[in-house]
Amino acid sequence: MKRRLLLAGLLTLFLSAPALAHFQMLYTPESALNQGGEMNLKLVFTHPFDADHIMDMEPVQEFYVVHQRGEEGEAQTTDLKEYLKEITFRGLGDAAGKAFEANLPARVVRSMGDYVFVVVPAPYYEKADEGYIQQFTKMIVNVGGMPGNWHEPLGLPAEIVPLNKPYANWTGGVFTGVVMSNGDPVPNVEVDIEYLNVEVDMAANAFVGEPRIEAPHPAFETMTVLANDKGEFTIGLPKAGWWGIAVPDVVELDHNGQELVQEAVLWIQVTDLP
Ligand SMILES: [Cu+2]
Repeated sequence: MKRRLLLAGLLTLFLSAPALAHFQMLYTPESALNQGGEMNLKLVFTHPFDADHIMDMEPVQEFYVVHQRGEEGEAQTTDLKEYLKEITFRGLGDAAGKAFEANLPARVVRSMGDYVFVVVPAPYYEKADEGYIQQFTKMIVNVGGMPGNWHEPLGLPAEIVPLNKPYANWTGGVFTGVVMSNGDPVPNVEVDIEYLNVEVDMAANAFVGEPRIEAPHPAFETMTVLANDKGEFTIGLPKAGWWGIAVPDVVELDHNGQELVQEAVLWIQVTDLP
């Protein structure tokens, strides 16, 4: 792993480009909904701060939602793979890549409570790392304000479990999460954070507009904190919009004779005070 990082670091120096992290996106414009209904989701593999790279997604291995109405409710899992459609998603500049969208009928997100969406693409081969990465990505939607399973671990190999409601965060607040693997905390790991720095045009399948923030230094593009010895981390939320949190090294496996790193991603939405 150290060698992988060192190699990536050398390549970065050599190309004199900032080291941006990969983030699997599971995007919808609004995560705190007043009522259920049809939903359109975009599944895009990108660098959300720069938004000028769209990696070709591998086929989706798993895509489902776990819904729970009320703290004591029963969790219901609904497979969503049947709604996936391959699209080309365009980034800034001339970036474009293979992505997916899902048009969910109104019966999927219908009643009140939490909806924990999960996508797991097949392992992606990253030449710069000479290995595969696979991101277990969560995005959580609430309907009607009734809480549910937003804080329940799903037992994924790589998972970020929120300790704040991911869909109810004010600008200027903080967000705390726990890095887990199969339901157990993962201590002292690196946690990367990127702001989704552009608008998403849902109809055009594209990032549009000018970047909202100009980073004063490459270290501000992908920010990093370290989880503590209980796997917990806290980040500030200085701007409204979507923030991606990625843990780039939760599980290391062998895949086709090469390294496969399983990573955890969580998306949270931040809202300005009225
Ligand atoms: Cu990339």
